[in-house]
Amino acid sequence: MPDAVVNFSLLQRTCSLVVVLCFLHISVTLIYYMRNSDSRKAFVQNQQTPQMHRKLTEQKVTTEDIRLNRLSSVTNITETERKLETCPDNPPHLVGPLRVEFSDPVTLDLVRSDNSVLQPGGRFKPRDCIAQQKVAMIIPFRNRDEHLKYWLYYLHPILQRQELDYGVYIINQAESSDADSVAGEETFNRAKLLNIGYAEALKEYDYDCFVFSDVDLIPMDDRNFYKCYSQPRHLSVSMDKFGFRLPYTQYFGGVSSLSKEQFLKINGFPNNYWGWGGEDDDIFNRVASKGMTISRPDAIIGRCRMIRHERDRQNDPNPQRFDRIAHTRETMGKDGINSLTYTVVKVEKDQLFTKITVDVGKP
Ligand code: UDH
Ligand code: MN
Repeated sequence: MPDAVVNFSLLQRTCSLVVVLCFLHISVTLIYYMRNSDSRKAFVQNQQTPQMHRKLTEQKVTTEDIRLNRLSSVTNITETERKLETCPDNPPHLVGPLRVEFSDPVTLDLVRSDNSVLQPGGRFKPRDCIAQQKVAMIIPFRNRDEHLKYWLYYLHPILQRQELDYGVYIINQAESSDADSVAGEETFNRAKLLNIGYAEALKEYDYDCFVFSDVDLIPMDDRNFYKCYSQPRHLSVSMDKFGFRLPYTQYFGGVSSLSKEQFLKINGFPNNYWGWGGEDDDIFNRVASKGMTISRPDAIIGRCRMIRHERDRQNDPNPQRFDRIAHTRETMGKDGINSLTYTVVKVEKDQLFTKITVDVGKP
């Protein structure tokens, strides 16, 4: 064979080999890429909030729906006829222990963009099931915007994973209009604000459960359900500031929940505890005097953090509190939700909460 022909066939074989190798390389790269993108998708899904996760699964359902719709003409089952079921006792998206810290700055805009599923006023309902309870979250408030941001940042996703039908109510004690009062502020009245929260929330929706939460308390486990039980519930049982245990057995402060029925049974909360302390013990006395007991989560699930703070202005310890607590049984019938008076000054609907500014009067 002439040299030129030998060279040519060698070149041809080399070229074919290169083409085969290139093809192999591209195939391997493609397979590798596709596998990787699958696991990337799985990772993204793990980061989703329940609503986002549902959006993803719903997209999958769409093709399934096409099939179902074709069948529906035969079996006569339409989409609207498919009834939602009651949400389960163990919601599937709970994660258990949570990392809670207050070092990273949080902005309301960030929290808003993380919670686009909310209806105006900080309202939420699960989409795939009917919530077991309709819960109003009531927060007594004055001048604690920094703490409120963290509360909203941590609690909204937790409450959504708990599959509650809920609304968030910030009951803001108005600055006094009385020019003579010290620094333009009256003494703080936590329990009266909670009563007002109960009354105002009920004007808006048929709530059957009320969670009363300090603005600075964040649960460290999403299995601590912000809902009601067969007995009044104490939720903040294991606070960091008390070394993760109850300070005393009758302690009922921080975060608690009562059904509408339980709340009415004790005539709500006292209206005449001005300044810090005692109102939570009065509420405990009311519950005990009506023969009810306190329900609590265990000390692990009930762990929570309080944002460190100094005592606020116009909220000094109430010197009358010991005397008041000693007479709960005699006073609770005439001081409570049946004797509540106040004036609503302003109602603001944010995406994350309903803020109701109220004039509670003065001691
Ligand atoms: N609150 C306000 N504004 C006030 C006072 C109270 O929003 O000016 C609300 C808020 O929801 C707060 C709750 O009422 O979480 C209870 O008040 P608190 O946090 O002052 O009560 P706590 O027992 O603090 O946590 C006691 C004072 C601690 C001083 C420690 C100084 N080192
Ligand atoms: Mn506090």
